[in-house]
Amino acid sequence: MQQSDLFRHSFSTDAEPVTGTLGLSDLDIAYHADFLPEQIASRLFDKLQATLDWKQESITIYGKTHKSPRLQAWYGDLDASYTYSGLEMIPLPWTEALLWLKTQCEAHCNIGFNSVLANLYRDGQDAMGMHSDDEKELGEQPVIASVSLGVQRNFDFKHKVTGAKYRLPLSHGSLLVMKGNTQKHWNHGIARSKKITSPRINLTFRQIKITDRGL
Ligand SMILES: O=C(O)CCC(=O)C(=O)O
Ligand SMILES: [Mn+2]
Repeated sequence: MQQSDLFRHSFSTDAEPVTGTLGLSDLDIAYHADFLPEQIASRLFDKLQATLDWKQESITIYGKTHKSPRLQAWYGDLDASYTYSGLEMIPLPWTEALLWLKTQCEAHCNIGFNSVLANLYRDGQDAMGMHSDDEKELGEQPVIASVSLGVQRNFDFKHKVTGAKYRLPLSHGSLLVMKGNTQKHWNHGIARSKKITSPRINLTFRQIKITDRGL
């Protein structure tokens, strides 16, 4: 397949999703291991790794500034700015590859997204601490479509009150949709792993509510 064909290709997946609350209260997720065909997922990985404007941000936690343990890039509609871990993120304009993937996620989830946070974990030393995507700009019950490319990493959920845990390995080309009260009641993160030596890209498509900032 030519690179340009990648973005003309459209498909649906027949694979049965893992869905619902999985017996864990308020964990409202759907997991589709085969969301992207293998070949397309690999082409996308190469394209995004080579072309996105990856930056290692600094984050401030309890007054101390650290280098973030991964690379990040933020793309979206011009007005979809967002505060993430205390950082005001101004989106870069959509690339062709990201727009194509956004369209696939929108068709699947039946809602619109206006931004995406891309994370590049260079190896198992890169990680993301436990957190929830509960910023006010995302609204009360955000729908977040999370596409994973590259090496499989474990995605950990931990209930904010009970401490219940649920671990979901996210495979190459998979889609995890988080919705309902998931962000309200659960934290999630990607733990370090000494065994992992190759990279992973994750893309979380989000709908930022645009507020009138009096401008
Ligand atoms: O890499 C992942 O799967 C998680 C990304 C994430 O939680 C986020 O970007 O907020
Ligand atoms: Mn998150």
